[in-house]
Amino acid sequence: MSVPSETATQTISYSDLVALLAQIFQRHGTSAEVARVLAENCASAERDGAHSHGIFRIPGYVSTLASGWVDGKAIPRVEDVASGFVRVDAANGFAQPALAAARALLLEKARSAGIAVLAIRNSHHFAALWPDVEPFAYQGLVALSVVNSMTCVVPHGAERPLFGTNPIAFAAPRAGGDPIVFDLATSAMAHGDVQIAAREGRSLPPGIGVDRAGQPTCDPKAILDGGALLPFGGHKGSALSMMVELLAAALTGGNFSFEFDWSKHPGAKTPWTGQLIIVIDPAKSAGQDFAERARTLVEQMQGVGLQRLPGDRRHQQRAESLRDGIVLAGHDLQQLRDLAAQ
Ligand code: NDP
Ligand code: PYC
Repeated sequence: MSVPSETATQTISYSDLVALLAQIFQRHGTSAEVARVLAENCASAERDGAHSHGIFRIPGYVSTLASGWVDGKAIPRVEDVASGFVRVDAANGFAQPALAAARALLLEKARSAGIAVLAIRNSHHFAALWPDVEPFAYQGLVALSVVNSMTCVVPHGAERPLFGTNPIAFAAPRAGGDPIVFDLATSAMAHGDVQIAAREGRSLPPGIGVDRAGQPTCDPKAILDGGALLPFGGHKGSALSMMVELLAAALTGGNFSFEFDWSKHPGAKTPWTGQLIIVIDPAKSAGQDFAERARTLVEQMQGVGLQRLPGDRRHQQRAESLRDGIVLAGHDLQQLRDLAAQ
């Protein structure tokens, strides 16, 4: 799937896109519940202009389901471990249905203990991470999540790839505005954006990746074809990526990004790893209301000239998409309809 182009575009409403994607998921082997959760996730990324994890991912989901690598009908097993700790075995299914299954218990624990951890293992995450944390902020809670992916990033100072692209997402409530949300890969670029650049024949800026000989390259195809990505910010991004491996895999009981072997499942694209979510109830903290403090911070940032907060672009795109419809390339929409009919 390509990023919507200026030519031959069509619009689709958010609810129609959710319904179309749910049809595709179910047609290609998921349960109705998993289809609903993944369709909402993927359509919301497209709605918000998060193109590397919107409909671009649908062929990858479909080929993965066909390969038998993931169980689209898995029923997550939620374990109530301690006052502030919930575990979920996703049973080789997707991570988002595991979060959905544990959500009520996680919320109850976060509200009563002040903090709660959700450790998901044996799970596949192929999506943007902000949809997993943003809803908590709308409920007045602070949330942090990490997920590891597949080996394609060279640790700073090393010679070969080991880490995944390992994103970190954070969400916090803010008085008088949308929650503060950021979601970033710890690689210099998300793997999905490298694929999109390769597809569109675009060069990358320097510092994103290396070719198969370990030499710096601006050619996205060289990165994808035996090369690798670099962490963002040198040793700093590398340390954060290592932290994500520890929290998302070691702490959950999931695979490190280098631990799974999908070579016997041609077409498999979804990393089989783990995910950690930490939810904090700021009502337990001392001092002024947290959301008011967040407002103060943002106002001060704006006062020193800040024009754009992380999340602003998405929220603007969301408002536009909900008002005017989601713009897709005509051929992409046709491909989705074909997949739904197959
Ligand atoms: P970006 O670099 O595009 O953006 C990272 C964050 O910075 C976003 O919150 C973005 O907000 C914000 N931002 C970007 N530009 C600015 C700016 N000029 N000023 C202020 N804020 C800014 O994201 P990545 O490429 O790192 O990641 C893309 C997606 O890929 C993420 O959703 C991530 O979860 C996903 N991913 C998923 C993986 C998985 O295993 N499931 C692995 C790796 C990545 P805004 O959104 O508003 O632009
Ligand atoms: O874009 O890096 C990425 C990615 C990996 C897994 C899902 N998305």
